[in-house]
Amino acid sequence: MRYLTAGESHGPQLTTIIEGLPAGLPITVEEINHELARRQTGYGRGGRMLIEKDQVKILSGVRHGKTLGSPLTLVVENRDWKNWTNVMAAEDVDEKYKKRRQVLHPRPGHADLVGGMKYHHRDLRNVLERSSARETTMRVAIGAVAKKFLAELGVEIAGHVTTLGGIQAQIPEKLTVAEVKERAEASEIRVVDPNVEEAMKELIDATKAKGDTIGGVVEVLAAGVPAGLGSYVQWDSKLDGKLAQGIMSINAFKGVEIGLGFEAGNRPGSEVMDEIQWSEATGYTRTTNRLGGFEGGMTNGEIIRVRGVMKPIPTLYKPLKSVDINTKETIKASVERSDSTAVPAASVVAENVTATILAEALMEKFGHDSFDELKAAVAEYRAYLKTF
Ligand code: EPS
Repeated sequence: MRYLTAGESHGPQLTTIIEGLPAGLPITVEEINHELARRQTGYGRGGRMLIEKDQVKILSGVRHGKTLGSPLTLVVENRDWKNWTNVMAAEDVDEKYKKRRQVLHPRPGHADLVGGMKYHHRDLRNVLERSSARETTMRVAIGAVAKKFLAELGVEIAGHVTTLGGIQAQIPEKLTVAEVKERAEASEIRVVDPNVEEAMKELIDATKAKGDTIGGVVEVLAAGVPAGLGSYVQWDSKLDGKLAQGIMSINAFKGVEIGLGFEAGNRPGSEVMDEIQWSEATGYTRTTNRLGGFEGGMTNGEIIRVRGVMKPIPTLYKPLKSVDINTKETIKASVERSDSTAVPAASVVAENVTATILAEALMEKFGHDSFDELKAAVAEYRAYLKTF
């Protein structure tokens, strides 16, 4: 499976083409819209989410509720586009429109300055229109299809927020993936710990009042992934590496951990590895899951546990110092509409990015012509793993 996303934040629409999905996978507009709506929620989001109500259109690749095996084209129209038709027009426009929303004061931490340098853009709007996190809409649309694919194969995914602006959620140890999903879904911050929810909301309010922003850490869990996805034989076939790239590629993410993550460097090996056991009912399992479901770049059958850290959104209503790229004067950075935090939404994006990468790995191992054929191959492989 491969895919591309396209679209500017204030352009007419966001688009993706996904190629390589098997034929016969059931998928509906409602299922994709459900994921898109989840991405739009979360305490601390700003004005844009009040304008948009992201709805997908399936333009190719699906007939009568099932994929055809041909490329899937998905589009989401930007409702805000109607306010930007001249400023974002594809055709040349009058000078007054070119100046209207021109960005000359790059925001520290955003792609503005370096993107301008790289592409020779003297209006930094040309950079921010694509570097905006609005692009994650399409990553979620792709993820929604991937999630459906995984659900049909018995793989369950949940994402949640573990830390927000330094406030850490207490996560009960034995929560199942279904329980994490249920608790996160019931929370405006997508935390599983109701005791910290109020403090987190208060921090978001206080941060907003100061014109500042906060980041945090999100975690994604995936249960039911068979052992042996990805490979140790080449650096770029290691699935944990692909997952790390996927998470790092989400706007504003600055780090990734799998399982214990960086904590593994503080412990002796006996407190990092997961002991192996076997039973007739379950096949091979581990007594612990400190390695987060990966060994040798391959899934090991345990729950996949990946975390990513999101820095605070760089657009500050109380802007930091920057430089006017024309006059070179010290000036306050541009203020664009922003969110005080988007960490809850980012947990939904991370969930969908993880789903996409896992779905790709399954297709790589089991083929991708017919979904029924693939499903049968996965079932047979699962039976084989048990008795290995
Ligand atoms: C976002 C859309 C953007 C922002 C936000 C996330 O829309 P607009 O720029 O029109 O407000 O709300 O993105 C950023 C703050 C950013 O820096 O990229 C979305 O759809 O998630």
